[in-house]
Amino acid sequence: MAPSPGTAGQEQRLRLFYDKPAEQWLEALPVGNGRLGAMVFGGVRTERLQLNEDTLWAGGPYDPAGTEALHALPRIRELVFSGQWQQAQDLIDARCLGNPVGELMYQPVGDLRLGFALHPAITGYERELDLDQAVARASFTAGGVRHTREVIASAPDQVIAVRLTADRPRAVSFRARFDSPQRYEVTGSGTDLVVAGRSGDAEGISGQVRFRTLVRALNEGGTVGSHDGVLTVIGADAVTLLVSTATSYVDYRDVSADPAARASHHLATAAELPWETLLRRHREDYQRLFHRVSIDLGGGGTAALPTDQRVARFRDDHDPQLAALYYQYSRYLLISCSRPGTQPANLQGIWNDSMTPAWGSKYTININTQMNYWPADPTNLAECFEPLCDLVADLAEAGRRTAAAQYGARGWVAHHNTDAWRGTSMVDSALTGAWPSGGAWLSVMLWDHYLFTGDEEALRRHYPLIKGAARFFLDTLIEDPVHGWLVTNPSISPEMPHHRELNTTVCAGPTMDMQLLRDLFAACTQAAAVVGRDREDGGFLAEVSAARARLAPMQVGHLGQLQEWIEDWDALADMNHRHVSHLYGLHPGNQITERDTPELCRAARRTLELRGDEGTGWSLAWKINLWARLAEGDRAYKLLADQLTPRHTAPNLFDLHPPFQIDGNFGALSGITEMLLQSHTGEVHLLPALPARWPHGSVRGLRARGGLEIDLSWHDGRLREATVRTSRPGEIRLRTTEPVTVHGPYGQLKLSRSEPRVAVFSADRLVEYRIRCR
Ligand code: FUC
Repeated sequence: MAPSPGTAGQEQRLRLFYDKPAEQWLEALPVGNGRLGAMVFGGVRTERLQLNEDTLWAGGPYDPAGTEALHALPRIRELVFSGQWQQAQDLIDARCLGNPVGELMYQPVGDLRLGFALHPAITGYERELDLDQAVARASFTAGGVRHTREVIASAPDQVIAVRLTADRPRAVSFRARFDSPQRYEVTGSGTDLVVAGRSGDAEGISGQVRFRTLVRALNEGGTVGSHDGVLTVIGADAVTLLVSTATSYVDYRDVSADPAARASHHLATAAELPWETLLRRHREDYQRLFHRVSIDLGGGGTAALPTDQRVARFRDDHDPQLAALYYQYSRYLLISCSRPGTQPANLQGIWNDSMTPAWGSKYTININTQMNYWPADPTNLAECFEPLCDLVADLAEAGRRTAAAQYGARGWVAHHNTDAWRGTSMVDSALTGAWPSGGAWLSVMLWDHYLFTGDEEALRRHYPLIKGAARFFLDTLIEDPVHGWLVTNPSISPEMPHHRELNTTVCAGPTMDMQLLRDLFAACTQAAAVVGRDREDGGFLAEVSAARARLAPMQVGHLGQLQEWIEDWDALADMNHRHVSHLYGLHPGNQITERDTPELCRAARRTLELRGDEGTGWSLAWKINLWARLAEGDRAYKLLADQLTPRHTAPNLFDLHPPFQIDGNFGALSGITEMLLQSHTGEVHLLPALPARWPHGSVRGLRARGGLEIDLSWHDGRLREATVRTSRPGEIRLRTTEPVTVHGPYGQLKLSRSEPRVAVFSADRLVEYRIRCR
């Protein structure tokens, strides 16, 4: 029975909930601390924890750049300019791909399996992922004894901890074993299992990441023994099982750390703490991030049902609490897979059970990795963005060699993909790999990050990376012989054949590249001014501005669409293709807006219509953001509803490409945020794309560019009130659905209004302004 709106209690809690154990991996519940991950199955007689560590990748350090690309480049450019695309692709495939041709995959640690001998009569089974506390729990009654198992992945204490309890003394008994698809050995003594292993070989590179997993049972009552790789607990009142994993990975060039020392260190410090302390430290750390945002999209729905059933019914029930749960779950995922000092979220975050996962579970930087980080700042998780900054710093170093060797250029380049070894070459094939703009896109995100945080210290570190990315293009942009524009060549509009029949993607100056470079060059100028490098870098900045003015412009084609290429080829391409790269200018970019470029905005809308609503999980997610930018809340909602179906959302709410790819979760999180708040045009827009399905609601703690934190609530589809908290002084332009008044610490402010629904006021640092509808 569905609860009535406003019912407090179990069904209102922020949790994923199920009435049976997971059989499939996509039913298991993820926990993570940024570095360590586990998928928890919640089995009664066999509990399985599928384990990951974010630096456990196949192979080892390599330098992909030793190819003949440089010599082939002039000929490839000629072929592209003369429309001989297939020949250009053949030459790229023969001469320009990296060594190895593919990059290396992210791999699992293995599985910890706990076996229990229990009374056959099992009742009252329940399994949940408690998003408020970041705890995976299973509980059930076996022969009259209530058993509870809780799992956390602690960031402060760097272990995964399993707590096993029962409501009767001496009722906790089990055997723990480890197994893995990796090469490994298990030994053990006392209260420990000790696993030593090594990552897999791939692409002709031997697996060089050594790992160590230590499992320790801390028992209260009863006995523990470890023999022949089996840890046995008999008759305990309660047990805390600590799982510590570490690898030899230091950075992309160095795998010489001692995994045993690292794993023992974490285990020894965690083992000093009682469970309650571990749990409290974990909870405090997690909630410091998680509690910054709360969201209410309205009541009703089917909250009392198991989560997978709610997904199956979303299309009919429009359960607003499921949308809110999905929102907070996606924030939970980002907190759990991307923390300062860890690897960035890969295609599966950190959760992967396969030695050969789809697309290697790597970093695809022609959309997917970027999408992972779209929601970080807007949903108040700036810390979670940091691993992406570290990735760019690595790529700027590794990509310098690639730029010099393959293009004879200064600066740095990264193509469409990278891995733990920071591969930066063209890889896979010309069809998908001949795209030099992955690094440009990531660099633009560093500037956007600054707009949210206002962190000048960080921008000082990032400015050389942004500059190096731009330097590469100043050295490689080439004049288009027909129009005289500066263009990239060779390049592609990510993965999209411009002539479907010919299956050719390679081209010059695709629209997305031009949009990215316009942003990258602008970021150079603006960042230089902030960090005080404008004078010193005057010559470079003059070059950047001159090049920016000569980039190929955005154009409207014969279908009224935004052209994806310099030529009006869109009708010859695959109209249902998942990538909508040239709409970058609409989102996440801001070169296409209703108010500044209405004609391009119409063309972008036409493109979205022509492309239709089909797509992979991440493609639907991108379209949520795009429709939100067009102020079409109901259309954005429709795409969200398409995503929140079993086809694109697994029982555990992982997004399905299919298969599982976490970018869809993060893209949808970003999309819902864009429906409620936008700040990409120099103004803060409250409720820009609120759908009719969410007439009443509120959200607290979102971030907007300008260093602002925003709460807002709405009723009957109209803004009710809002709060704006500032971190620095400056002018604020607020666009709202209703005319508003603004109240500061000393009363109502005098506003200047450029339009009836735009309030402009000058704000002080660290002040809270209350916005009321008149
Ligand atoms: C790009 C996309 C695919 C997939 C892969 C990881 O190649 O075109 O759909 O998301 O990245």
